[in-house]
Amino acid sequence: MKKFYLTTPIYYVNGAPHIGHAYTSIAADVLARWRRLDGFAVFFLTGTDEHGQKVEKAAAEAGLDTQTFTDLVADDFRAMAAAMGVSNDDFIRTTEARHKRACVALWERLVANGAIYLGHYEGWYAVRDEAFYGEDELVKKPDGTRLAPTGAPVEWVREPSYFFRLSAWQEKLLAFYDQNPDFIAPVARRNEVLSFVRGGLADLSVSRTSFTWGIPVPNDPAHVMYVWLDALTNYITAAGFPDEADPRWPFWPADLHIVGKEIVRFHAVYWPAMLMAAGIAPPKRIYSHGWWTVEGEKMSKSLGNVIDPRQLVAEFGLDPLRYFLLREVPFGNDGDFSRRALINRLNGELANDLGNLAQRTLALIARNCDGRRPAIGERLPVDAALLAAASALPGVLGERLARLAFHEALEEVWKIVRAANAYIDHQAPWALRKTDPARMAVVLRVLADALRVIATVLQPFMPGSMARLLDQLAMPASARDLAALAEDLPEGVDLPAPSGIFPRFVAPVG
Ligand code: ME8
Repeated sequence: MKKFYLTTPIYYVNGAPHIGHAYTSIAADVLARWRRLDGFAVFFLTGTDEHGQKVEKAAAEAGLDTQTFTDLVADDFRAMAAAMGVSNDDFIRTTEARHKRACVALWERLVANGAIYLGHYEGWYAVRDEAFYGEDELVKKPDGTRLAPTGAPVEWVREPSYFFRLSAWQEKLLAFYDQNPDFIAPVARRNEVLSFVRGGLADLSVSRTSFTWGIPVPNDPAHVMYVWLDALTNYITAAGFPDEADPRWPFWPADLHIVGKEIVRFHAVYWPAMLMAAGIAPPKRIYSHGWWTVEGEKMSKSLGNVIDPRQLVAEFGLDPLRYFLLREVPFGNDGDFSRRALINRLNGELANDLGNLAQRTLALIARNCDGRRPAIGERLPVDAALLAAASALPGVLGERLARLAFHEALEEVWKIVRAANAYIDHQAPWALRKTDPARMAVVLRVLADALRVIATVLQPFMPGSMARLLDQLAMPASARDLAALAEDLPEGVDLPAPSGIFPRFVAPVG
């Protein structure tokens, strides 16, 4: 069977989930659902990153014991994923025993292969980014203080540390990128990584001694593992590492790690180097998406504009939110979240274009065809043209989604939705009822068949509402995947009474 392993980043549990986390998880969910619809065995992983100084600090600030704190926040991330309709097959927490075992096993392999040595670290560290920075990367402010390139405060760290021999990997990584031109996407991110690696790689500090909230280094418990080494390992932990007899191990290497643009370096440089140094195959692809701002501003706790995606679901519904996030901005670009833009898409594209198409077609069938699916009958070229364009959608979307071009995929579907609306206006089946009822039935069947394809391919984006639409088209549960589209549907089947799928959003008065 065709396999597909994809992941989201594991999110830090230093604060509550927000729209940025929901975005990555929803995008990954669309791909997971698409692959399942296309007959793949899918393993879709998400989870939480729970160690390190940043989380330890957040727990202390909350006045809670660290484990209790991480339990609470991890539960909240799990609940957020469920509320967003995310169909992950596993949820990993880095505080789990299976993960500690995998980190220890990876560490031991790196030591056995001479890739880790004990030394002394002296340099800058940003807790907010959980990252080390070179002096040359820092931004010096007029008052003499230094900031990380991300704007995070940095502190001077001086302590014994284990190092990963990253410097030995420069040429091998460049050769690997060369042989795997799609490894990092989009291309702007690939270029950033290439120039970073070409600029030379220093060995990476991979342990800390100044705090304890982490996985102890084997045989040297004064050190805990660097949180990024710990976190990246989650992707193999969940595949059963180090137990290669685990039923999930055949899913490794992962087909796709989806990440935000700020963590590309960890995934595209450190991670493949560590894996190759341990004799494990690197992942196949890293895709980095852009960042959302909110009503034109960066999201931040201090500005008080952090959006809980669950509030948006309560107000607008889950599927309109999922649709909006993937339609509004090309994946890979930055975007701005605004209520106005969401409402426009909901009322225009969902309620008007698709909702009305479905409602008009189904209401006419209910009224004029005894509520039964009409026969195919004799089709004219105009009928065949619409259906041919609709039937091409699975192939077209497959190509767009392989490039993570979600917005293009949706635009392709909307071309057919608009064509079907133009078709219904021209054919005017309501007028044919008296003049040519046989032709009316043919037209309504064409529309029902076009809607079937549209609803089938949109399931990954809007699972709840498309399930309701497929119910109204009397599609058996076993005939909702891409392969089933090859079969014509039987005529004469009773369709349930139609009901609207996308209510218009009307702003509450007052
Ligand atoms: O970086 N717009 O976790 P994190 C879009 N634990 N996406 C956003 C976003 C925004 N404004 N804000 C966050 C970590 N994200 C590490 C990852 S992986 C082995 C370890 C999304 O909680 C985006 O996917 O800071 C980003 O990469 C991720 O959340 C960062 O989550």
